[in-house]
Amino acid sequence: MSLEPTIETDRLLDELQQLAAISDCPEPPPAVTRVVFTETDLKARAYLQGLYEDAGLTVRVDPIGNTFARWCPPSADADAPAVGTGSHCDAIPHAGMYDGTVGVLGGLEAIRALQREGFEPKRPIEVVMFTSEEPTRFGIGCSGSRAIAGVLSPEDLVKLTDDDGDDFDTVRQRAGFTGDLADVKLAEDHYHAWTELHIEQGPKLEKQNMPIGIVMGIAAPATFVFHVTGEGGHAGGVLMPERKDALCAAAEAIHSIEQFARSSPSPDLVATVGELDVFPGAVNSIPSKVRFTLDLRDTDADNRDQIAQAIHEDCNEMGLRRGVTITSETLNADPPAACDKAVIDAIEKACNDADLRWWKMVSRAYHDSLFMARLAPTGMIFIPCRDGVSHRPDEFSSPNEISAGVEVLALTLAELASS
Ligand code: HGY
Ligand code: MN
Ligand code: MN
Ligand code: MN
Repeated sequence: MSLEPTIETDRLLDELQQLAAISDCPEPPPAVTRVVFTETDLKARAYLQGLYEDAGLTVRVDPIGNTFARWCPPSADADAPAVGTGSHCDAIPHAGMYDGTVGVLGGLEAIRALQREGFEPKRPIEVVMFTSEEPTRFGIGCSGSRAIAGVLSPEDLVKLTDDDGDDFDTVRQRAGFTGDLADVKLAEDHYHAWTELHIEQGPKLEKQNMPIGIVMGIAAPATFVFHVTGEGGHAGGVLMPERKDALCAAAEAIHSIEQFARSSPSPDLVATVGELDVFPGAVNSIPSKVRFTLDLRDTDADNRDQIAQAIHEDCNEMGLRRGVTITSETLNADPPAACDKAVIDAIEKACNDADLRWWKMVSRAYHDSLFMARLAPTGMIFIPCRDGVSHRPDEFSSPNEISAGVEVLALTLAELASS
């Protein structure tokens, strides 16, 4: 029986709009800010809870807020490993409204479309909303899926702190998430297969006028924090030859980071300095301390690590030359993930059944699937986003593009849950 799930696009778009309105961003939607464990995050979770219940799904929330909404009709063996899909609903400051949410609400709509179609899965299907995919609050991305996959232990989790020094455990409990952190990790056989629907966050699909991207691999992200310590002093009283200016040193380091990335042998190597703090931050005081972050990624982890090594060596030499000290912490340096052939094949079949062209590609953004791939055979479905823009309020995927992605997701889930 060939399935032809109909996607209720208007309903899904309305739900995306409703979710986008739950935001701390001073600008109105489509600009969104939704940081994990804030009141706004909790409001968004409550909104989603209502939708899950309306769809007759059973909801389980784990000790750190990862939320699992399960469809297990009589046709399904409740003890069988499930087919999973999902993504995240937290959003970095001044972000767009589609990053992550298309995978959560699209996953819910895919399940509803299969329910409407009368599909009878042989195994449970669940849509997951991961806690804290973005690194905004605790510095490291995907803390929810890392913990599920056992990449972050309970001991690692409690060491994470936010900008005002509150640790992860205190913050999660204050937000109402309790329970033993050891219960977050899922068993190796919890999922039979995992697929995430996400906007591409890049220009490739749109440039090729392709409606669907089948992800073959997810790039390897690494995050470092650099601390530069020089000597402060009076902006008028200290002559240039005597200066040990931490900000000038950081500026030289940041410029050389850009040079290293631009001259990398791998075209997928990207380097971003997204945060810069200057102390004391007074117009007439020479900066004595600077902190900056480095987000370094590549589909080739060896190349990424070689560039990281070169950057650190360059900083050491420059620090000696300038008389400043430069130290760094590595917050994460993860391997890339390869997607699973059986899941890739299921997505390809779904695209062909839906008569949608597809293109096989890599993901340069990281996703919760990077860590779900440690736990289950994993795949990702990409849809185009306008001009490749993401992490900006003008992030946009059209109703047709979203609907096509959800249709392919529904057919993929059906294929994976049919045996
Ligand atoms: O940064 C990323 O790749 C993801 O969007 N958090
Ligand atoms: Mn993101
Ligand atoms: Mn995302
Ligand atoms: Mn705090």
